[in-house]
Amino acid sequence: MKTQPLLALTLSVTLAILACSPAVVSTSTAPPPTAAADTPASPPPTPAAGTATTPPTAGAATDAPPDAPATVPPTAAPVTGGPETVDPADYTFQLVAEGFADPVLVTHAGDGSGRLFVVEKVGSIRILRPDGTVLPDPFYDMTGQVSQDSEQGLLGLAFSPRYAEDGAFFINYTDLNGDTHVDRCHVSGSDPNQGGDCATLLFVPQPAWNHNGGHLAFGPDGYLYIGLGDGGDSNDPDDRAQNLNDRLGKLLRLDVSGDEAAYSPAPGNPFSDQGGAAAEVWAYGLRNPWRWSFDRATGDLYIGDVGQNAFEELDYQPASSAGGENYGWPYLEALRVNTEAPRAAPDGFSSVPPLVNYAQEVGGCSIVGGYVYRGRSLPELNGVYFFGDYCTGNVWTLPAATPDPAVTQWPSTGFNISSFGEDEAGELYAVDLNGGVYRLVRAGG
Ligand SMILES: [Ca+2]
Ligand SMILES: [Ca+2]
Repeated sequence: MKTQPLLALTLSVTLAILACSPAVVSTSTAPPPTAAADTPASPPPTPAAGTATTPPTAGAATDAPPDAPATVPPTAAPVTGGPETVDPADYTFQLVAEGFADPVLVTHAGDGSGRLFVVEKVGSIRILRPDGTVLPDPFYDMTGQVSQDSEQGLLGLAFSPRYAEDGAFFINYTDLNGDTHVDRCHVSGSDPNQGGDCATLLFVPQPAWNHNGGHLAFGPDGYLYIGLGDGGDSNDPDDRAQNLNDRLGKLLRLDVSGDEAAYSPAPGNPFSDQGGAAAEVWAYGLRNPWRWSFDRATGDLYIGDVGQNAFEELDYQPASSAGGENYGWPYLEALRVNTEAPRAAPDGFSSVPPLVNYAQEVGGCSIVGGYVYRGRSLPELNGVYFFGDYCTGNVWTLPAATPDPAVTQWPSTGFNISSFGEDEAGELYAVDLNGGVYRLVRAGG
């Protein structure tokens, strides 16, 4: 590994700082699950589900390259999100609805309806009404048309920022051959609870069943961002994430406001004038950016990038970014030099290190990026970024304003977090791959 930006280095820290924090709530003595080799972003449920782990006690230091930053010494800083000190024990994720088939996302249409849309990996989108009931007919159903290995299926959904006017929504799925599609669809003109009329905008062949990414979101700039993993297998054997001419292992940025049947690379994309580079690329060097979000207040971007066999990482990109960030995969797994990369990093290689990373042996096996809380019902949490881990159900927060990598552990959800989500009002949700959708509330409130 070579040089890294100094500013980013100062932000890098491991969750080891949690070990001495008084805010750590987990009291379980159950050992952390053994991280499976090449753990997927949304693997099938494991026996580890529901078992809280002991707080992280070891960080990246022992495996970090010689020029990695020193870890920040343990601190006893309280959680400070809003103006008041927050005690994580005062909150819980409360069940809203259950019985979904492998749900992997919850989101909203931004149309004032108050509806939540729950994406089922098997290929359907269900409507969860504000009263907690689930409509019997799916909003959209493509079951039987998507592949179903553990990381495959219907994986992403984003509504047009002008959905109330244009009725457009976008889905990301793997087809029966395992290849990635991003489709543009439309709501029915006569029934707001029925969507369809989909056509593929973007097609990306997948070399292996895993690392498909799958998330979609519109940025504050109005462009559609698409997260694509390195395509699989393990350790990015074809070095795709670093190849700017390959759309795998990237965050893409598209302009979908024009011709219904097409997209354009968004204006200002960092490599659009560079020969041998795909014009859709916004950022690169990602392994499997399963879930990520823009802070709706600031536009800052938080990316949960699932690790290989040792470390999970949270990447950060300020709203002022002009794109072009290299997040280091496969030469680095978080801060660890990945000796199983297809080749050594070239001379002069540099990358943006993670804002936060944690060892799988203490934190879980697949990071799930979440959201900065901007809701109204818990104003003391305004500006607190939430993320978690699929395998352990662990939840952590950090103050978004700085952003400050002083991570605090929250009570475990006790389930396999497949995603976090927001409703239109900015309230925070967590999704259990085993079927439930939960909302963050005050415990006992
Ligand atoms: Ca793949
Ligand atoms: Ca990285």
